[in-house]
Amino acid sequence: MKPVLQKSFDKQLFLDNVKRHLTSTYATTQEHATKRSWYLAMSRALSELTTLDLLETEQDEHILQAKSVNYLSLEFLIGRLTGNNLLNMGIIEMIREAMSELGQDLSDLLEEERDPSLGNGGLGRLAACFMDSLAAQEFPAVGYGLHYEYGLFKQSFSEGHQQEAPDAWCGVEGYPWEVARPELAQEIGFYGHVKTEQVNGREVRRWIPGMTVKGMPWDIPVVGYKSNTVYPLRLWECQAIAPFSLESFNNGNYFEAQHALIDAGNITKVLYPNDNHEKGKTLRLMQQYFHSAASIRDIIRRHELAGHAIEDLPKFETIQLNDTHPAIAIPELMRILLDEKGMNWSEAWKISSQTFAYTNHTLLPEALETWDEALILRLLPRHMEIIYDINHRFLQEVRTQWPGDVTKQQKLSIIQEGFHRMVRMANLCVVGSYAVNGVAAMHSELVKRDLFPEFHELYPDRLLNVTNGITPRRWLQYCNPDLSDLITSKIGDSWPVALDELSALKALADDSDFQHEFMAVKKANKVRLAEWVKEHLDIELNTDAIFDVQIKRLHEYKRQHLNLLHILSLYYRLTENPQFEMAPRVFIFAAKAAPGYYLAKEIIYAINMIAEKINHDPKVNEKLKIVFIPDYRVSMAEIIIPATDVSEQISTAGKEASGTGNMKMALNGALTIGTMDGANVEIREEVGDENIYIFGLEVDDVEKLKASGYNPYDYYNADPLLKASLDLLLGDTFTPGHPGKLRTIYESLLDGGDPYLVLADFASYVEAQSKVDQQYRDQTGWAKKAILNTALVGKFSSDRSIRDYVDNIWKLKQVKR
Ligand code: 26W
Repeated sequence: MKPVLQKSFDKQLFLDNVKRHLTSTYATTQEHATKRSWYLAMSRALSELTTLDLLETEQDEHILQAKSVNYLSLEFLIGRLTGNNLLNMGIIEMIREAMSELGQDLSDLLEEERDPSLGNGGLGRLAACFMDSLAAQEFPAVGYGLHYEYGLFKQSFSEGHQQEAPDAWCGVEGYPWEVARPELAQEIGFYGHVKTEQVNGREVRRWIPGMTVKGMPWDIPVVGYKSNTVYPLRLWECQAIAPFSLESFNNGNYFEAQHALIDAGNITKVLYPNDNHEKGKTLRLMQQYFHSAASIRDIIRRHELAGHAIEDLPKFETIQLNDTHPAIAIPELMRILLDEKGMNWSEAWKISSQTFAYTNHTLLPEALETWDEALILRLLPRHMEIIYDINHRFLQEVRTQWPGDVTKQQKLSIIQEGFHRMVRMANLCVVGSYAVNGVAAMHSELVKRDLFPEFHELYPDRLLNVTNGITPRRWLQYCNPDLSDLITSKIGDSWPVALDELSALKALADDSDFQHEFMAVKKANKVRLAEWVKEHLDIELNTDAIFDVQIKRLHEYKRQHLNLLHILSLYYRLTENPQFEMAPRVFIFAAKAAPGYYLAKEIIYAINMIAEKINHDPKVNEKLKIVFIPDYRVSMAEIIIPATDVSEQISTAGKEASGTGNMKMALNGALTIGTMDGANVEIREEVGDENIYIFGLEVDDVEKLKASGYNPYDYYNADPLLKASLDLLLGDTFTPGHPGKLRTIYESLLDGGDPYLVLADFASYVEAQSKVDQQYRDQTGWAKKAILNTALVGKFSSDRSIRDYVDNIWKLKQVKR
């Protein structure tokens, strides 16, 4: 690795560029510039450097002649770029010094950046970590996503209730790190009809769209760690083809003339905020097709520009589908090969099915996408024909494998029969891909065993595992500089690109000096978080308390309400018995609920009301504090994660595909309390049973309990602590003068049948929590466990995940620049 940028960095030129942008781009003067203007001018000047490298990487003959991965994702939750790019460029300190010559403090300027929140949660953040690791390891890659005008909504609380506001992440000035590529724009069609034409004596189907829009690409640089490699994250924005119809404009119908513009602008207007819940809205399908079609065309453009024959597509390009959201790319590529390149079916299918690979991120039935056949037929008539053809040929294969077995055909068919015929996107992806993977060992086993058992029988080599990972650059080096420096002082500075090297810290786990240094860093990070909380929420935190953290989307399966019940049990015990012994604890939550998810919003409300009461109750508030940090986002995670002592990973076994927050917190020296679910299983394998708190039912227990007829009342009636904790939700303890306002949760857990087995796991959870409490009081023992967590989770670097994809699926070669 060559820190070339560092060497070629010309401070005077850079400062001139910042000043030039300040005046020419942002129309202000050094005397009058706000911090925001300085941040914008600085970032623009920096992005000029990366744009040059992006163009050079793009034109690099070695890359043009190598195989690339195209990562197709409707979400890239990249977070703030300026600080992270400076780190990857290796010039943080130089820029800090340069900006101080202009009287500006770099840390202050970095705070001016809005998070680009172009994702919902885990799946979007994973895509961002993967792009970072591809660039760091120089495996040729392009990320393809959407340029939403509004990212994930901003969250605030009003009297405890979630409020949503639009997130115009670009601001009025535009985002300084992106660059428009108008010469690469694409035209995308919708609606219309299909006709048959004769071409050279052959019948060819041709789609005549009824409406066309423009796909305008914006490139965001993905900067390789200390290298000159910069890959594009290419985000498509939907625009009207012409600004408006001149004819109607001249006729004096100005408003009608703008209609097209308004319609086209709608397609990439806003990110859908549903996480793990599929709704089947037309505009969402339009987003998906717009994204797929623009990306596929750009991939073919690059392939042909490099001088390659279309038949060789799988030799030079592989396309990774991030969940089924871009699944329509499969029939789109088939349509181009058949209708535009004039291939026959078997030629086209051979190419297409060797190009696509698909990652499954969830087993939740309500998250598995199905699209109304009638909707696809209307919006994308030719694609529906191709899906029928794919299915027809596939079902012949099924009949050969299981002659006469109609049930198998029904189960595997891409089309779900019934009154409303639906297209099953996951089935389309499995049939149309050369590899399918789950995202953690256990999840991948469940994909084989429960989701796709017949596919697994039919294609025994197709289903694989690639355990998720996180980039150590953002999630340790950047967000926790003190711990990074401490680690580097002990084991050298190559761990950010070779995270397994952290295992050398194991030898220091019993070293009392190191323990003190390690815990002093943790303490400083807790102080930093406590200061943030004091400033923004006016809540005072005891930084000697256990910082117990659950940060993730709000969902019943993630069981924030199990955490809440534990808090209620502590409150109950403390009020019943003021002598009740426990280490002081601060419970920290951050979570957005999908705007239409009623129960999730009720859980947020309950946490906020309970926090309000407990934080002001002198009988308990020396021991207990609850903070719900609003508007959870990447930049907030960067403050919370380094300050975490206890990481809550408490989903019902079998429901969390992997989790990645679990990895981030363990890497930063937190201990996990968690179920045998997702990647928790592998974290336990790495850190050892003594350094993690595992509790609760396992997958098989969950199934057995459900099969035997689970009745939450059995647990409620048998466990006085559980009953007392739940009953606290009934009165007006937390909603003075308004009894019953927290009933919804109580009812969902009892009369609602408790679908995620909160009550069944309560006792085991409380027991594990009391073990946490005991062991935290032994600070030496705790320090050792915390160090061992950091030392032993090197496996969860996204560099390793990417190498797994490269070796087992994509078969790429590194191209160093
Ligand atoms: C169509 C609605 C919808 C939207 C988003 C359905 C499903 C999703 C995602 C698949 C939800 C998601 O982010 N899944 C998470 O993916 C992470 C990365 O693999 C995993 O770590 C999480 O366990 C999984 O919940």
